[in-house]
Amino acid sequence: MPIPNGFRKKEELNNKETKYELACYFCEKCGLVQLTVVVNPEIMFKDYVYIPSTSKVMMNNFSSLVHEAFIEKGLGEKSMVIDIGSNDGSLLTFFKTYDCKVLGIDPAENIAKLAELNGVPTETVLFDSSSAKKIKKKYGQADVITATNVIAHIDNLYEMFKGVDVLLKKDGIFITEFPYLADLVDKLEFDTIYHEHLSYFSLKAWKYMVEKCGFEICGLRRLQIHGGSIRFIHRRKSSKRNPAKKTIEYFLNFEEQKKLNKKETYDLFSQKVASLKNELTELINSLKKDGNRIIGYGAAAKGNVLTNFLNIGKDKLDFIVDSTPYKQGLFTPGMNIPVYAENRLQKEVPDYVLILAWNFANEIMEKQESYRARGGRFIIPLPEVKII
Ligand code: DWN
Repeated sequence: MPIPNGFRKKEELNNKETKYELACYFCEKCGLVQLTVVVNPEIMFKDYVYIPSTSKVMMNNFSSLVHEAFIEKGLGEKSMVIDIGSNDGSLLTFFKTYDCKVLGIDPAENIAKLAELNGVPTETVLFDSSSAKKIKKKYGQADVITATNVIAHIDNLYEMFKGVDVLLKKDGIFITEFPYLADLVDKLEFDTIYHEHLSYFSLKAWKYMVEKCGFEICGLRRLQIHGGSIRFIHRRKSSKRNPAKKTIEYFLNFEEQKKLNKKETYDLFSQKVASLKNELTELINSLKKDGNRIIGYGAAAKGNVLTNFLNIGKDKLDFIVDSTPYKQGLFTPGMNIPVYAENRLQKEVPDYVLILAWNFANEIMEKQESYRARGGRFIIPLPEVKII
């Protein structure tokens, strides 16, 4: 597969497109699921096109995280907050409402400019222990360090924890959030497996990692965001009572019951994905055969995995609409489907809209209520194929 955010310009479409193996390993010891191939992060993240601030749901999720940090730590003008993988700074803008000093760290130079415009100072580096030392010298240590939807993107997590250890104050907290493996398996979210996501964590695997790095989980909760995520609060290992002890035991039992640490679970997952692939392909082919016009909604990384995996090209989807200015006017990786602004939907009024950004299906359908009022239909690809 091509890299999931490898959008291309018209003049690049005749160039040979680099593709990489997309496959997973499963560790029968710790239960970690990880990709077989690591694509150079410089290729994927230096000039990035994804920004979280296009979604209200994402912003609400960020504000709940900041509130949780406030409860946990008490935030104010003396507090320093550092966000790893800060993108356009939208999470840190919520910490600023508590008068915190903030700093973003993100290698994407183009998007860091946007963050600076949002009043969020950003260091454009890949995060590891050496960049952490330089940042500590320049800005001091943090009371709170956050890392949302970036843990899966980091190849050497030991290095990341070393960096957090350098940058975090003695009694500081480290908050992470990423898609939860149990939800990925349960809801057949095969299209969230792509080259930007090197690791897919269960609690068992993550706890194993955290404790090897001298930290411990002192808070955790499941979230709806991105098809099901999990948020962890960490502190350095201490003899103090751990308020999350019971919750951790509950989750470990839950994962045992779900056989999340058994290889057979992933064999079954593959079979179910194969039948979903057939079902969705047949539906789209029969709708096209009946002369229907179909477009895609949300030129998401996961959408580019789905269209490449199901071989859905311009013969099936006339175009894809997306609210992200960076993606408009470009063509999707692999299948070369043109991406336009969302208002193209009102102009063209296709018969069906395949919601590739299914994790925001409700927000999108609400937004496009007028399209449905004009007889438009939505197709939701997973966890089960639905026409609404
Ligand atoms: O981990 C990652 C997650 C957090 O975000 C990254 N590796 C890459 C990215 O994955 P994705 O592209 O699959 O994420 P989203 O957030 O599901 O993408 C949604 C897409 O849909 C965006 O391109 C924006 C677009 N959108 C839209 O056009 N109109 C979204 C909404 C809510 C809308 O109303």
